[in-house]
Amino acid sequence: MKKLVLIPIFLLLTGCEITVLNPNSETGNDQAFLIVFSFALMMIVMTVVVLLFARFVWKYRETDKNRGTIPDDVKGNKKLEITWTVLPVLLLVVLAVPTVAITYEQSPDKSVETQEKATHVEVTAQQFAWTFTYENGKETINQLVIPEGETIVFHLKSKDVIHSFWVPELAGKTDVLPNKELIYEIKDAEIGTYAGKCAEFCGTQHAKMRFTTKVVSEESYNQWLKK
Ligand SMILES: [Cu+2]
Repeated sequence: MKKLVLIPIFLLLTGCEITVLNPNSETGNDQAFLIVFSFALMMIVMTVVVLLFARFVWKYRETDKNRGTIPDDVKGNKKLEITWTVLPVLLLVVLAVPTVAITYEQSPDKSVETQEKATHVEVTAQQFAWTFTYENGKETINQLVIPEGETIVFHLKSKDVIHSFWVPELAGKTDVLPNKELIYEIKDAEIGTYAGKCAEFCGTQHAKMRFTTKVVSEESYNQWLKK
């Protein structure tokens, strides 16, 4: 019995830090909000369903009084049926509004003005490394450097198979496809060093497709770019 107490302690001591829920960019924060929001809605539904279930199991259990009696045969209940149709629809609407809004906000803004203001980085994935090409032609391998507080537009391309570009502390993952360039934006990243990886099994040495992401001040970014 005493050993059972250890189980929750082990869970706590594993110290899993869920970076996805504690991101360091505007893009990541919006995505984390969606995760928490939909999880909270789900928990509300779960709680109500479990409580009702427990209540009915208790209320209609077999007792000495009702043993052997057969309940009335009930046909339909308009009130109930309307309730359990309307409620889920309302919940879906509540879920859809922020989801659609944030999805649209995060889709790349193609207007010339914002494109000019943004920092563009070409990301080329191949088995088993990442090449980052900056606006002045500078190239780095497995090390990404971007300025803080800006919109970074990633132009994602693959030379061979499908890879997936992921910096968990900054934003969600995006596929990197051969023969088709995908655009992904990360807004307002905070200064720091973050781990990045390929999140799509792409071959025997897939695990080697890691890179570091350094978010630096605009000044040091421009200096670094000239070097
Ligand atoms: Cu890969």
